[in-house]
Amino acid sequence: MIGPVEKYLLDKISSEGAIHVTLIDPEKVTPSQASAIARKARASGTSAIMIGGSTFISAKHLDDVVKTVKRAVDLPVILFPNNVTSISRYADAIWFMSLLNSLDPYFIVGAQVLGAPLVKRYHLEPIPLGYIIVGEGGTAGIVGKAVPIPYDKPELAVAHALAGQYLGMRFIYLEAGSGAKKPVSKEMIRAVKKNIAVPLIVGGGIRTRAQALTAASAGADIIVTGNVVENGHVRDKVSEIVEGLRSCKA
Ligand code: 1GP
Repeated sequence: MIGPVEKYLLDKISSEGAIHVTLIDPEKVTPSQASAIARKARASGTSAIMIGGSTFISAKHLDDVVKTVKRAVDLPVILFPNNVTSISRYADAIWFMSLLNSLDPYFIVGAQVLGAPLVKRYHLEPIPLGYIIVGEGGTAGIVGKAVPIPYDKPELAVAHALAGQYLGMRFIYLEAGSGAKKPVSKEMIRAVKKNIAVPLIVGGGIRTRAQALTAASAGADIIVTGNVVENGHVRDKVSEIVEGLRSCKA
């Protein structure tokens, strides 16, 4: 059941401790900008590339971005879909995700039902993921009709994460929303990590080495950053964050 990309992520986490993954929002880049970001992020120690945003992009543009990134780097390319329109046959894997704190069944299971046959047809590796929006929630929270979990309610994040794990999801993602002013709190990360047995992904508003180190020390296994790689400082920023994560293991 566990495919090669999932195995790669698990092996990396077990050998290196917390790892960094670069998120590219296809809405904000041309294919050549996307491949330049991926190349620089790869050279700075990122472990995989996620591709996805919160709103609609054309299928052709998404395909072009995914293809160009695949050609540019030898890293797994994992789709991070917000809807059925975010599926590209050219990726390696897809976070097969359910927005656990959405009020709308479409984002919990509806889009997944529509997308599953395409995932099969395109031979994408589905990696089951419980997605939980916290704090401000950003565009993802609005589009996904989520009731974001307040930063100071870690017990609610734990309950959602456990429900995801018990439903069979093999990763849990705490999302503060892209560009969030405040990343997920260390208290919330610590509480969730203490209670679940699957890897924990944390993203949204992480911009510095110190923030990455805080999240990793609290128990995050994968740190996702998107915004910081979009403004031209890919090498510096990814190196800084990856070094922060490595210092956590040391
Ligand atoms: C958003 O968690 C990711 O889905 C990354 O957030 O863009 O703030 O790094 P940033």
